[in-house]
Amino acid sequence: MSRFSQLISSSIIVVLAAAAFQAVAADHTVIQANKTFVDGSTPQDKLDAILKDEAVAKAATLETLTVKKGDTITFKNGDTVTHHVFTTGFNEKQEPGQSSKLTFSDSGDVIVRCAIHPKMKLTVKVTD
Ligand SMILES: [Cu+2]
Repeated sequence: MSRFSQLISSSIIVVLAAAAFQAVAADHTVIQANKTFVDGSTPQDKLDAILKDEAVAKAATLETLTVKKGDTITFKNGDTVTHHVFTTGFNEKQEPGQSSKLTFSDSGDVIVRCAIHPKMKLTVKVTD
């Protein structure tokens, strides 16, 4: 293989690797518990405490979540009551146990709320 074709091959590999890296989008989970949004990685024992105690729920409330453009958030109703999660272009009434996915295609701040519980508000910061 000539030096020139070696250079071309390695350039192609770099470009392909960069494209593959960009295509990797993360999946996040946000759980509704005791009429608040909480981090989806919250362990079950803490979720159980949140579900039982409004003060614990308030302390655990997720107000801001930073994601990258192209990432997806799964909103899961882990509560005992119905929630209705919405933002521009997304409108999902969820019974307990149901979940819905939302992919963030544009950078900027996105406010997610619940139509039933006005205090539920999550700001999703979508970065490039
Ligand atoms: Cu709600």
